Amino acid sequence: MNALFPLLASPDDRVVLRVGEASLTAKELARRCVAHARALEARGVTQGAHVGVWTQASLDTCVALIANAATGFVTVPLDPKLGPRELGHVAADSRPVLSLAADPAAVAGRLPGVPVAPLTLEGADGSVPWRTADRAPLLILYTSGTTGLPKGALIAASSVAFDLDGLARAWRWTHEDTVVHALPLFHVHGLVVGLFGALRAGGALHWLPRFEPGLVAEALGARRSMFFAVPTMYHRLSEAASQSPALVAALQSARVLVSGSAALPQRDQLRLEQLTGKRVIERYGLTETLINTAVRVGAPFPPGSVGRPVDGLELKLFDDDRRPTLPGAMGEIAVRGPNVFLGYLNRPDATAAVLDAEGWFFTGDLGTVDGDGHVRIVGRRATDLIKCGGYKVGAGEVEAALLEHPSVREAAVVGRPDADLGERIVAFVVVSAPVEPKALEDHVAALASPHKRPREVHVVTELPRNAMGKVVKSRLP
Ligand code: MLC
Ligand code: AMP
Repeated sequence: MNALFPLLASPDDRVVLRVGEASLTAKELARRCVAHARALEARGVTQGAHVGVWTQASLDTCVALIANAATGFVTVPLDPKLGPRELGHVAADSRPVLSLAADPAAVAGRLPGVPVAPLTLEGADGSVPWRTADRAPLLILYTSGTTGLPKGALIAASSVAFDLDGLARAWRWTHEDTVVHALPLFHVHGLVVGLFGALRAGGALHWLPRFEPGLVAEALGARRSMFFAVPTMYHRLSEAASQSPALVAALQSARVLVSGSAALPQRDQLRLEQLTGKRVIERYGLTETLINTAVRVGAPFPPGSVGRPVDGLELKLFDDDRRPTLPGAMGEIAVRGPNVFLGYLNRPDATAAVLDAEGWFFTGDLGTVDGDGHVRIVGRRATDLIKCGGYKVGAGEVEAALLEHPSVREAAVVGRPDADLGERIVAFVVVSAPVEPKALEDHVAALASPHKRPREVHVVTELPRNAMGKVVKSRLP
């Protein structure tokens, strides 16, 4: 019996994974998991070892992620677009014994000191040491803070099982559902909720490695489908749908449309509702806690609500001194329950800052809770965290990357409201030699990651500073 993916215990001939023209039945998936575990063991990889998986656009990548999770290896998902600065940090911090890739040649030599191996593409009969849903780590997911390099959040198998079961109840998610999403597989949204969620429910996943409204329309089709996306995708879908009756029909055919990872603007929600007659439902989560709240399918919810806490999880609001707020008042959202992570890898200091002795995890998000338990997100404590297209980016990491450019002497980075991306990354730099803004955008994209690149770079003669010499970002033009 597999505690995470019960469908692997008695697999049938239903298609459970589809990527492009490639698809796989549950039986084939179970056989691939057996072969995967044997191949890793033959290479001397032991249960609990850290194994990198490059999230290349391939059905085989989905298989490797499921197989690692099902058979007891700890996955470090690796974005193939990460630059050398971040990859070097991930390798040094998580120390994977090897990395797996659908196309090893494309990533050869990119992870310093870590051998890259091809995925096992054939299946095998037999039994494997299936994982139990315990508090042992299942995933190491890298997430940005305001400063410094991303931290590796250790996510337990039991947290994933608990959270996905809560979401299944909230969304009436069953083996009859096919999840469609075009999200990256190296974050909670695409990997845990999208891929693991679809298979834990015993249903199917149709993954689109690239977001394009036309591809979404084709994939939604007539099946009982659930569509998961970030607000930027809903914004682009609402624009495309106004020109495309086929897209409107596809969105109408979906059983549920779910948004998360950033706030869904009311403007886009209303536009989609006018076009399709359907309301997108929101859920709210973090890398460290998985999904905390969700709007329930079939139940009324007020505009702007991210839903009520997932069953079995406690949610409370706290003031600046971490005392519970009075009913109705705004406060920092904290959550407690089996969903909360094990801590940051190698960072007890950072873990202690967010997780208290009583098990409360402080999210840094500011919210309110109404009399029916509906949560609204109203802001964030740290202004130096930017949510761009649903990706969390620390202003400090972009500033650090900019300062590594030979022409940049000083840098200050902020998030500015953006109708498409939610927030766009805007950089102000003082330079020591002339440089094109585009060259600086490309420099950050190449060194850190393309989604961390500034969308605007302004060259200024000086940065506004206070008497202590500290940059005052609120005084930037
Ligand atoms: C552009 N590109 C560059 C570049 N400029 N590459 C290198 N150098 C440059 N200077 C490339 C990009 O890599 C990308 O390639 C393409 O050009 C488009 O750029 P982009 O900015 O990445 O794409 P964009 O269209 O802006 O993407 C929008 C988006 C994306 C919505 C598709 O932001 C996205 O996928 N967001 C999902 C984020 C997510 O999953 N977050 C979940 C976090 S978990 P290519 O090949 O990719 O097209 C979490 C918890 C929770 O928050 O609650 O869920
Ligand atoms: P990450 O660290 O990338 O997992 O991002 C987590 C952050 O995304 C949370 O702390 C929130 O700020 C934000 N977030 C996730 N879902 C929502 C939502 N539905 N509405 C508003 N913000 C969200």
